[in-house]
Amino acid sequence: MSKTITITGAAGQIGYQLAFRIASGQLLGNSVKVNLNLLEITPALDALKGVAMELEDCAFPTLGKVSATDDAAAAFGDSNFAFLVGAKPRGPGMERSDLLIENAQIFSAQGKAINNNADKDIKVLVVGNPANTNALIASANAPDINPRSFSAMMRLDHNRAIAQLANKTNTHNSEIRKVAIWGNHSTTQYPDINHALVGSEKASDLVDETWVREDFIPRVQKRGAEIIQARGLSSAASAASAAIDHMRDWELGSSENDWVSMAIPSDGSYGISEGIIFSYPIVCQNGDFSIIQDLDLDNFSLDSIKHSEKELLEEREAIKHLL
Ligand code: NAX
Repeated sequence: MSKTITITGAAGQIGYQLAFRIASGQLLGNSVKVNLNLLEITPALDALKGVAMELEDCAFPTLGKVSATDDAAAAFGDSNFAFLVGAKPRGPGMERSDLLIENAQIFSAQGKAINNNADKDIKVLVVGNPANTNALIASANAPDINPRSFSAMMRLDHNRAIAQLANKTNTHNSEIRKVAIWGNHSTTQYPDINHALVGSEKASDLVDETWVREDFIPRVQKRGAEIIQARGLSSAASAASAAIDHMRDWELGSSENDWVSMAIPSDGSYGISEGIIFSYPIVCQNGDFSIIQDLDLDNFSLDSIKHSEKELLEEREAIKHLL
């Protein structure tokens, strides 16, 4: 069996990690051969060719063909999985609204290219920021593809939350279950451990409310900035790892008795406006996902979730001409 996987921005930091991990079988396992279609902007094509040469030099048994291109139609041709990583970074003096609009153009063009060239059952993960609204734009420009095929990455935030809770409770990541991130991949996201378990115990019985509100939540929300401060560069290997976790679980199923966090088109669950790409606690099964329903949310949680929804509605308003 073989599958075609597209990575945009494949010569960038995250792309450079992602391509090798996917090529070595870490996404779909050792029995699936992967063909990699790597997309970049024209000035980065030389660097991209270097990435393709290095992939060849790994002689991975799971790697089929590699194509390096600046042509979106070719890159999305018959694609089964797309990682939309390439995006325009926020430059000096650029407002958030400028960032939204510049990226909106990239993601509307890529949505069209997906619509016209990809496999109709493609799964799309948007990593490039502002990821949730970029996913909305790509989906709106791909009318022949089910909107549920478009998602945005919250899994890095989810994994960060697991790691923080494991550190605090002096346990291992593998003991932590049912953490959730709600909302937008931005500092308005709401990391929620009200339903989380540490082994068989409720997390909320092991940590105090002050730690949750004053340390845990802001730390997860702002972990990206903390990494930049330490490394001088934004998260890359951890982002690529989370992208693989997200797509692998979506395709092959998430762990039993656990949740993942994925930003997917809201169906109105928990009173969130329909259509925006909103992160919920999710389980994946049979190549599909469903939102965990009927969770009790306290007022703090409801207010936090609404705050993030408001930001996503404002983002949608700013780019509505592209929808
Ligand atoms: P880099 O700047 O290292 O790489 C981005 C690459 O995308 C560059 O090589 C650039 O040439 C390419 N590119 C730009 N426009 C393109 C287009 N139209 N088509 C194809 N390629 C294009 O950034 P990197 O550190 O890899 O981050 C990539 C994106 O991920 C950024 O938008 C970043 O903000 C976002 N992130 C999202 C995260 C998430 O959890 N959703 C976490 C990590 C990361 O910050």
